[in-house]
Amino acid sequence: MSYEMNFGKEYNEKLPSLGDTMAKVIQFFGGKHIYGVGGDFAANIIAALDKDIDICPSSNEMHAGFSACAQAEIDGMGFCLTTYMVGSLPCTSAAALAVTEGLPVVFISGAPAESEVNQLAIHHTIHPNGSWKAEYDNALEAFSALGMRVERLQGQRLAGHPNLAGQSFYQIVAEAYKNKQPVFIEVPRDQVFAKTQPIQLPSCVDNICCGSNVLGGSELVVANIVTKLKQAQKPLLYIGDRLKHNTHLKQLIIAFANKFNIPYATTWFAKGLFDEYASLCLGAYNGVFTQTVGRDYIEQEVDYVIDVATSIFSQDCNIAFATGTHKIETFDNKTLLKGGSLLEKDLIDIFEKLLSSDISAFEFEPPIEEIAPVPTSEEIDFNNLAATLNELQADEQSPYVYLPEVGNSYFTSYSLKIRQSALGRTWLTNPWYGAMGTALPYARVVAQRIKEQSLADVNKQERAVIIVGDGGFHFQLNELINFLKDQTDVTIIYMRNNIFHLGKSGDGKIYHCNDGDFNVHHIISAYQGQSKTCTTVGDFKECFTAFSQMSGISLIEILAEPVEEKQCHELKLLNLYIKSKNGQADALMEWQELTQAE
Ligand SMILES: Cc1ncc(C[n+]2csc(CCOP(=O)(O)OP(=O)(O)O)c2C)c(N)n1
Repeated sequence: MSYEMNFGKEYNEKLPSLGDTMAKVIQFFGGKHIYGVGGDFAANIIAALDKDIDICPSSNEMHAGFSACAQAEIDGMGFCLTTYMVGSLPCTSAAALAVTEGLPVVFISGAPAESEVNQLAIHHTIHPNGSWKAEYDNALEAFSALGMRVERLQGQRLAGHPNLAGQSFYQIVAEAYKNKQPVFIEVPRDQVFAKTQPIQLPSCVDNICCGSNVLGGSELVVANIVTKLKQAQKPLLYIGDRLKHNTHLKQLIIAFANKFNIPYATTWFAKGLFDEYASLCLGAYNGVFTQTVGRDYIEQEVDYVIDVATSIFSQDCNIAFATGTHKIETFDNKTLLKGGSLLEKDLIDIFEKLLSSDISAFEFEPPIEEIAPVPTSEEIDFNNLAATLNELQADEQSPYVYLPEVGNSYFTSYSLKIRQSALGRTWLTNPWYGAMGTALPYARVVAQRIKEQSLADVNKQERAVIIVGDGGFHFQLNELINFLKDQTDVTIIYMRNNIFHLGKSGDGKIYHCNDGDFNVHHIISAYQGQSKTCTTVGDFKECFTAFSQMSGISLIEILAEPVEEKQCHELKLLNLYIKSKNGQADALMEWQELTQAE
């Protein structure tokens, strides 16, 4: 019995293919682009999606996965497309990143046709020649082992039976959206053009029936906060990274802060969400690792903290590496609003109520920061890079969207003062998972979005700025080809020290990531870019400003010295702390002096 006989001719004629439904669902969740690499098992999916969605080829699958992670950070949802097994398995690191950083990324993989399974061992499966049977599910199991929801879509079993593949696709993608977690979906290649039951999409993503706030008692929570606010003189909002996908809540919190003149600071992991030039913003705070006047205010003046959307389980980087110097972590007069509801509906409820509560505005004078300019004749290195970039950014209204790579560059980037980007994020990395090799795939997405924006509005002239060590750059430089193909602009600050410096603990060959004879300028010119080696702060400033105006790829090589004096403040402190923990007497004394002086 066919569908036609079961439900009638009209219903049968209206049935969409699974591929069409997938395109519709991806678009419904805001996906205009999908990052991927093709292959025979993905060919039908590509053919089905190509007309509606911009399929952006990546230089390999891991990069496609990382770009999809960046897309989730900026656009709210990320999409990655690969072929079966050989294509999907390289995405497991990106998937682990997405699990860790809370990113809704949909990893879509082609898969053998249902009719192919159990007939023969299929290429790309994990199949030594002594096997007695074929395994088809290794990728599903690998992604599942990361704690992700995984599914292989299924077709109709018998004529007339329902084909639910389209609906299943929607449900899994909706799950990623609701939980801010990645999902993995295999699509059998014979199902892409099969008819599936039509689905009726909700009116908008806010109506995907994930419910409203089911937690009660918000009036009491609000009343308690209001009482504490009334007793306080210098309250502070301390904001965590759970907020990064919730624009509405972000706006509510800022509206609340502005209305009552309450200053706010973020955790390290939430850096990039707010304009650090705003008068109420005290920047990203992380105990002794923070060197701003914002820190002095937080540690010496604040008398009440509203801690919003920070992590449930303490994460060492975010609490000053457990040095005991993170004052908010141990602050007594504090209200914790972690947020446990789907889409932070509980926090939205609380801030909506707080916004209309009867409190008078606080007196807050932004602390004045007096920073001496870095002498232009100084050699440029990690110790003065952030201060130099801050001077450039202070004079320039258009934001630099920073993409620091794991390594010394990552730690240095916490001293960057950032403006508000139209993308909603001005500092983007994977701060907790800490995977090297992500900055270029991330920057590709940022540069694409900046280009889209500047095409739409010529006044928007933001610039993607990567800061990367030579080891990290060499992990991923094949991705440069996509900047050339996309005709996008990027500035790369290439911190060359010829070694993997961060974490180096010996002189073994394994730490040598570069060769003294390597000429990075030849690489950049192959990609039609411009590059220069800068030695002084003055040189760097001039070159950076000139490159910011140029299109295509720009690279500034800085010859970084892997010595203590040239390290950034954050790393000097971390090293000192580690040495003091290891019992080195002078380090112990220096550390005590430093932290007792606080
Ligand atoms: C995928 C991955 N592999 C290894 C590491 C461990 N790791 C962290 S930093 C680092 C060295 C970074 O060297 P480089 O990029 O040259 O920057 P530098 O610290 O020298 O400035 C390594 C190997 C990691 N974080 N991610």
